[in-house]
Amino acid sequence: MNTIFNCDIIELKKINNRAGNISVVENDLSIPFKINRVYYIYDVPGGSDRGGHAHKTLEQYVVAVSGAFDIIIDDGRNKKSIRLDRPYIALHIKKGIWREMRNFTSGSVCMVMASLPYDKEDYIDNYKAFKKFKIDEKK
Ligand code: T46
Repeated sequence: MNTIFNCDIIELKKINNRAGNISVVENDLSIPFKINRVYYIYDVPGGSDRGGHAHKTLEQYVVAVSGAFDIIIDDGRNKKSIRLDRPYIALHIKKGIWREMRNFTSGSVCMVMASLPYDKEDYIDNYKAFKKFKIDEKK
């Protein structure tokens, strides 16, 4: 069963260059699953919150490729807030973890590399249902 303590933060490969840096993510090398979908969130109005759900099977890495924001991860017992503010730092959010995103800086871009295609059925968007999911997971 996943907890917030096995949602690791990794440092992506960074190629430094005077003309600008490059960070790289490669299937099977940098991350432990095959990327099936990449999406990014941008033009987030000040004061907006996003997330507010968990996924039954999806896992993903989240990167602040520009600007910064907070991600609150919650496993039903413990929660913590992580500030993502570097384009070479990625947070692994495993399946069965509730997430909320807040405090986006102006112009920030959140890029997500996901293990699966979009599937509405994979969402748990009610916190009470999430708590039940975590109890059932233990059985
Ligand atoms: C997560 C955070 C970081 C699609 O049609 N395809 C997609 O791939 C995605 C991600 C979304 N959508 C549609 C579904 C909704 O009508 O876009 C709308 C907003 O999606 P969602 O509520 O999932 O957006 P966020 O920003 O609250 O959450 C997303 C991810 O779902 C979530 O896993 O960790 O970004």
